[in-house]
Amino acid sequence: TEAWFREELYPHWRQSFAVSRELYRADDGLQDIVLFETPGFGRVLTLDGVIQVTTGDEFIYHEMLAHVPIYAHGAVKTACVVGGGDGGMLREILKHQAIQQAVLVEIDAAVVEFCRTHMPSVSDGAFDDPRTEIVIADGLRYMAETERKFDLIVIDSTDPIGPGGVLFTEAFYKDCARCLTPDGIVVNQNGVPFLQGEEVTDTWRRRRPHFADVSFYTAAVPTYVGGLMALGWASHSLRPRHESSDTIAARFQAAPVATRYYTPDIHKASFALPKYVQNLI
Ligand code: AG3
Repeated sequence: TEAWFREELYPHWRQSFAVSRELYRADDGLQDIVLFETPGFGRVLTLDGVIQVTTGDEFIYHEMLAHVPIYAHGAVKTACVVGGGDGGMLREILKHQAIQQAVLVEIDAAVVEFCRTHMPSVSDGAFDDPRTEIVIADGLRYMAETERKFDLIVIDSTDPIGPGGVLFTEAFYKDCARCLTPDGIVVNQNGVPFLQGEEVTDTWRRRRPHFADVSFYTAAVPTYVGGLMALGWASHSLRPRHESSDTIAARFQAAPVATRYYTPDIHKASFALPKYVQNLI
């Protein structure tokens, strides 16, 4: 008898994973957390029944939200990850030697603790890096109150349901805009447009008043089913998103990091939006 996990994200479409064994299950009052082992995707972390990380394909998502803005900016020293309690985003950001400080603002201490214990390959030491500062707090509140400025803010959230919902509000984007350095960039996971098109439209409308450049780029993450995922982009400067292919390639060559999805060609290509996505904005 085989056990299956069925993701309940969309009312009309579900994906299932064969489960070799369940490793951890908890409800800490904030979220329902489940971790299990699969034959096909390695270890899988779900929050409130929705896939957040699989050790098999997390590299795609984490590389694209870290390296695209970092190479586009060209001199990121300070970064803030909002959410991201699994540590995968920190891991990718800290691959860049020029990064001096990375602040992780995660609302749920339990996620950090059990990912550190049960999915150590995802953070791969990032929680213990001297450049890392972990803040257990509501990201909305942190961004409203902090006096710090960041070159990069990565909103590594869940979907806009549950505790992560506030990370999709105009109030939060406005505070992110205030906490950016002049050339700074905000990126976020913005859902799968084929299935969650209103997220693209809403984000566009909520950010436009607060940034000079608001756009999206894409990545294909197998376990975020439904085609391309939209990654949100917002900055005060028009320069980073429009850097030439040569500039991106030269920066990558001068300060390369080990990747399995990101390349300078992918970087440029990821900003090409399919027509059905363009039509959402
Ligand atoms: N959080 C992004 C989950 C997005 C799932 N949404 C979806 N399939 N529509 C990932 C956290 C990894 N650090």
